[in-house]
Amino acid sequence: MRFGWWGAEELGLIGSTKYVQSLTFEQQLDIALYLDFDMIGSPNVGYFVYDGDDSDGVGAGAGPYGSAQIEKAFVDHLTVEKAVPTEGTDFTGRSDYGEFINQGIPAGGLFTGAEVLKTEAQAAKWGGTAGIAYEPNYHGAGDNLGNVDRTALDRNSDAIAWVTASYAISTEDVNGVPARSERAQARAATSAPSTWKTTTTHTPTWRNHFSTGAGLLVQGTAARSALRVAREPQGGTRQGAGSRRGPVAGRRLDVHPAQRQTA
Ligand SMILES: [Ca+2]
Ligand SMILES: [Ca+2]
Repeated sequence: MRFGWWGAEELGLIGSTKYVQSLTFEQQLDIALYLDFDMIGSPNVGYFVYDGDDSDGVGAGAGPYGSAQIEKAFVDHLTVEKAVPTEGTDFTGRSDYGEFINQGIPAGGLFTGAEVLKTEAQAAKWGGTAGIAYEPNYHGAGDNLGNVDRTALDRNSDAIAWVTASYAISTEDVNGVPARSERAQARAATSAPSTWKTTTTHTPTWRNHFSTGAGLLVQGTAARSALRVAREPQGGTRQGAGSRRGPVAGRRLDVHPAQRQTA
């Protein structure tokens, strides 16, 4: 896990964009997923989860493959463990996930709302006041620690911890790479002579990192070739550092990278 606190988000996602673009393509492949937590305690709270599969059909399309699974992980925790109904929120590009998605990295996260007004239906299911903003102090002088919804912060913190820890153990549902324990078993079953095996320490071929700030990243080096296929534009070679490009052309969001590789 790698935690990131991005600078100059309000000035145009400058810190996070610079970070992602400063990575080589190989380093970008190491990032299995990115989790974004920009606002999670708005006082007139809305419980929004980034709409990774674009099931709402609003605004931007679905995120890179794996984004739908991230969305489901958050929705499952909040609705099942916390009994809090959620709604999707579009990848509008207003927060630091933007450049991660541009580079084909799966993303997701939580959001409790900003300047948009809460509806009657939302007030009925979440409490709070219809007709005023989820965050009335958005970009205002009243945006301080006295105006944080502690219940929302607590619920969302639990969901963040659960989902983050789950992906620290395994990113299999996002990128097809099995958990470390399963990989160790596979190595033990297929590796060389037993006399050698018992005395040799196998260096893990994987590492998992997380990063957050407003966000979190999970990295892994396996399934690299599959990820490469998934993230590279068709017939092209990625430049990595410093490149600025839109969503990957021809990228399939509904087919797992590993499956797509053999298709
Ligand atoms: Ca959705
Ligand atoms: Ca959308």
